[in-house]
Amino acid sequence: MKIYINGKFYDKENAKVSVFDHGLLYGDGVFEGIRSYSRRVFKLSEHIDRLLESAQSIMLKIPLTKEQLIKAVVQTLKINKLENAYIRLVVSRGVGDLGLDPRKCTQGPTIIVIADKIALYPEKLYREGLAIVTVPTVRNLPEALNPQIKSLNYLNNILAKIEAANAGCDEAIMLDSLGYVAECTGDNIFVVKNGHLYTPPQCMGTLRGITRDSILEIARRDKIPAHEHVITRHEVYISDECFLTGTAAEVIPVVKVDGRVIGQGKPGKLTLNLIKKFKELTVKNGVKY
Ligand code: PXG
Repeated sequence: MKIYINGKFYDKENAKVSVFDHGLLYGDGVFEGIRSYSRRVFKLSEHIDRLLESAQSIMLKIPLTKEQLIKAVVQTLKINKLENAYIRLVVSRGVGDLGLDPRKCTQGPTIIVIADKIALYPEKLYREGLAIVTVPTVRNLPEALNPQIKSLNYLNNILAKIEAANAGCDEAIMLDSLGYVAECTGDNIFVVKNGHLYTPPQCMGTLRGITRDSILEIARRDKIPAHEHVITRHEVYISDECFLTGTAAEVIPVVKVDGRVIGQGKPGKLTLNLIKKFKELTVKNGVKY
């Protein structure tokens, strides 16, 4: 495996960053998780745009253009000869001193691209569906650390993941500070009621997921009524179907929430249909390499 760091490729054993990197010391940086399917990088342009927006928001000046970032991702995939991959693009504030002042990171950002394989959940769960729970840790307040910033600081989500695991579940529903459903630890959430799709709006402490947007794009195309609307736990409990979306997890059905069986207790018809349509979209679209 070859890993890209600041324009050079390193073997896995030698792919190292400084202990003074503020990505490590403070989680000061931004990232993207991206997938490629059959030698096409899915929604690469959208992922790079989101990375650049995260960087803009935290005043992290990335010394590469959008085109150069795309090239770094594509080069990493080519050198590793991967047809289907999970790509982690990381940009940290770089090497500084032990204070948190980012102005001390004078060498510039550390840019890393790792391309590997990933299967987030066992295949069985895609066929049978997940059981998830609502956890006590609420999603970061947008006015404190906006979830639109895909920062390297994922403790908020990791705490929720730990709480889900403590409850014997693989995934957690995180609420916003008002008690509305925000999202899961690394996925967006959708419910289906009477043939309509609902997902929380991005202003509610929800990341505007690229997989989420792809589902909304499919819904628009295929005239499935879809709404970005606030959702309560009650509306999740009484939904006909529920599923999660994310680059790593793709589209995964949910069949139990906080002990309540959702719909018929098995992946719903619309969910299975959307999984199929999402798969079709991934192999037809994206930057070729
Ligand atoms: N919400 C959050 C908080 C995320 O981190 C998504 C939604 C889905 O967005 P995309 O654009 O991927 O459809 C994410 C995705 C993991 C993992 O292990 C997930 C993400 C990042 C890193 C790891 O599940 N982000």
